[in-house]
Amino acid sequence: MTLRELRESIERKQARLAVIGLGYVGLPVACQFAQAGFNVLGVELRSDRVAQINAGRSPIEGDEPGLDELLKQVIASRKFQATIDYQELGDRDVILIDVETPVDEHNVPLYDALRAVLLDLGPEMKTGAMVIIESTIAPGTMNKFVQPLLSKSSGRAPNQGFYLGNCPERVMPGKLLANLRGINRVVGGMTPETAETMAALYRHVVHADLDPTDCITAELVKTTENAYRDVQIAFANEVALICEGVGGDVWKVRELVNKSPYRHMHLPGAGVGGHCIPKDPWLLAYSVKEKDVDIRLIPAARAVNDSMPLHIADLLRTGLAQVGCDLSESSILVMGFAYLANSDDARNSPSAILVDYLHQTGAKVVVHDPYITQYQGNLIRMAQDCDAVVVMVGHTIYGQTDLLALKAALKTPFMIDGRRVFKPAQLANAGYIYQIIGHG
Ligand code: SAJ
Repeated sequence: MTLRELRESIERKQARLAVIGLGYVGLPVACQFAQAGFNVLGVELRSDRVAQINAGRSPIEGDEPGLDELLKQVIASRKFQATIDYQELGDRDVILIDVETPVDEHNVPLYDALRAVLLDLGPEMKTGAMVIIESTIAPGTMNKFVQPLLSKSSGRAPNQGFYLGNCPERVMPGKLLANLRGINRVVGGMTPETAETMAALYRHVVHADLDPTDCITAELVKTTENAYRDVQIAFANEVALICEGVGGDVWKVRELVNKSPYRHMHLPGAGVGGHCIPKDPWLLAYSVKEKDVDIRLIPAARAVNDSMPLHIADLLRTGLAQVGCDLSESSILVMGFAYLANSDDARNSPSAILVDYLHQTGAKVVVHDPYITQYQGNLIRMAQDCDAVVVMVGHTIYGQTDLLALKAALKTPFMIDGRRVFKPAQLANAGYIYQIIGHG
């Protein structure tokens, strides 16, 4: 099929789609194209997830408004089916790839999943199919990794035997369907015609801007937007440390700085977790690893943000010492284990870094999190006889804590507030010895 014929079939919704990788990105993507009227085949490695999905049950944790109902609907209408068998991909005109692209302990991209998909897809893929990588990848990956691998595994030349593009996803847990519909997308094609054909596809599900461009730009935009956020958060964290040193209040400073035009200081806090922000800056940095480009800000920002949970530990140690307690012999209640407020997602959680560190010092640690099953419980009861309490996640419900009851349960009324859930006056009036991050 020529690109023109493919575009026409896309516009008539006759193009047959596939989504490889039915995780928190791939599954809602598949459902939305099926809802738009396309026939979609989902390919997933894990047969238990395939069975769950074909039974109309979403395997995605956490509350995703509308997803369960939509999945049931598109499975019932048979517009969407899942399989583990790559051989079923032979009649697919457009194949979206949504697999994980983490970095290893040296911050080098781990493309094992992506490589396996491309090697398995190549021999099955029909001539003239369009393959779109939606995963976040280091700039240069499409040209240097994806295209050569797919050419080799399919035995075909790009832009003749197959068409290739990169359309990075921009979704956040808890808002998957809304994000896919409502957030602008960068549509990077190996050729301008491919980018336009990709835009014709996404126009069926994206009700926001579609910006056709080339692959390197799409890869740069995605990794840059998250590196930008990481650097902004690191800046806020460094100002918080300065405020602690000079007796300032970073929360007041931030409020007044942001009243100055074109300032958007982010929120300081107990650390930066999740599956995007800690990783994507390293993907951006990796793109110039072999080149003579000296990048210092992006790694430095990562170091600042990664140090915040240990800064919380330092505040604990010095604060306890002031009340005559040795951290290594103390009991600490940690409020919040998820990486994000009001979420059950604990990937790369800053709390995990703090808890591991406290265990290494010999301290006894009790963890509470209303969203994570293994840490749910009665907060006041869990605080019983603890020497200190640390707020690591700004779950909304924490703001409603009965501070007097919590204080009564603690052996020592000492609190470190790593997300400024409480105002200083609240803690002072309730009789706490406290340290709020960024508040000298
Ligand atoms: N955080 C701060 N200070 C801030 C903002 C966040 O310390 O000012 C911390 C959070 O506590 C969390 C981590 O950073 O531990 C990440 O928070 P996030 O709000 O960036 O949430 P994520 O990880 O879900 O990021 C996603 C990203 N979306 C995609 O990659 C598609 C990011 O680009 C979005 O900007 C972000 O959602 C969003 O705006 O919600």
